[in-house]
Amino acid sequence: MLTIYSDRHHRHHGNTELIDGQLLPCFEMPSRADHVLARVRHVNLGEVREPDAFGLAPVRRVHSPAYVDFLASAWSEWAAAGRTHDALPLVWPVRGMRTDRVPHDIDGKLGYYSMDAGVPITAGTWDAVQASADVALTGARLVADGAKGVFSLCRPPGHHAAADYMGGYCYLNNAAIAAQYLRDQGAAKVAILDVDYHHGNGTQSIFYDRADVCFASLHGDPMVEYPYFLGHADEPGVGAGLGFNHNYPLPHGTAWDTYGPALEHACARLRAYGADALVVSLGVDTFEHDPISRFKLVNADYLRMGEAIGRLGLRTLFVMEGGYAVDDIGVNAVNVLQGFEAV
Ligand code: SP5
Ligand code: ZN
Repeated sequence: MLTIYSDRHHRHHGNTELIDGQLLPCFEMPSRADHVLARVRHVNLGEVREPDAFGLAPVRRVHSPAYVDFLASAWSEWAAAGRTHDALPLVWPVRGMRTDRVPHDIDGKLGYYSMDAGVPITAGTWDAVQASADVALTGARLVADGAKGVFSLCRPPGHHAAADYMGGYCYLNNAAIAAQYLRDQGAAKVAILDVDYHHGNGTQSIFYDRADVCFASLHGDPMVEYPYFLGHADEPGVGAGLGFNHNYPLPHGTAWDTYGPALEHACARLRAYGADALVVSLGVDTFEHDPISRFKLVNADYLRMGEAIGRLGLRTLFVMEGGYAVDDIGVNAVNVLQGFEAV
């Protein structure tokens, strides 16, 4: 399988995140992608290729122009305000407050265009974020041209980012940009399977009212897990999208005996949908030793996961999302790809 990778992801390296009441080193760190790349090379998965530059037009097919402009200028506005540490939001518009006016001040903009404080912006963040989108788009183009399976080794991840907000380590929604690109290249129906431990709230919201992209997600139950405010089973889609959104919230402690059947159920939904191509939001933070998650999948389960995805028989783009047990992220991610290829 071909892997698309850019070392420009190193330009995004936040210093600290707020977790359990503490400022700790960011769990979403550059070594994550380095470990996955090392494993790709170790098992000789296939050629590793640099992304092509797609520019912002395919990004704007998914994200609002104002949000893209915000991402592009956030660091320089932050620096102009005299700050030298990471930019982070600290106040959000909630129930009853106004969202019809975008503040002029950078602190107001950061809150307006985010869902949480898990999105540090550094001097190199926008460059890394654009490279990550190009990694996804390059993979999508190969799949559109007929490749059976391609791995877009994206970093930073994307599935928490919606049309006009960032969150959960995500800035641009790489999987959604790739899915839209596949549509624009002629795929009539695109399926997205999100196996990251956290609900793909951004991807769901982007396609929630559409029938041409079907979304299925397995994740920690939002009653007890981040992102808390989306991802319940009773979110079926709306309007033309009704019936094309499928959530599988699962309890803390979920192991393969529960996960496997839920995955088969999700795959059956996507099989019935009759997609022309599949995008997999490949997070491996479902691993038993993940430091911020509460599922119990073991290394070998990721082979089974890849086999289940492979049995769908669809042209498939794998887009890297989460996974924070850095020592195992490479084995787990590549196990999915090898399981897929073994079918
Ligand atoms: C792409 C992705 O996986 N983003 C995840 C963002 C999660 N951010 C909030 C994590 C909260 C974890 N709370 C449990 C801490 C255990 N000590
Ligand atoms: Zn995650």
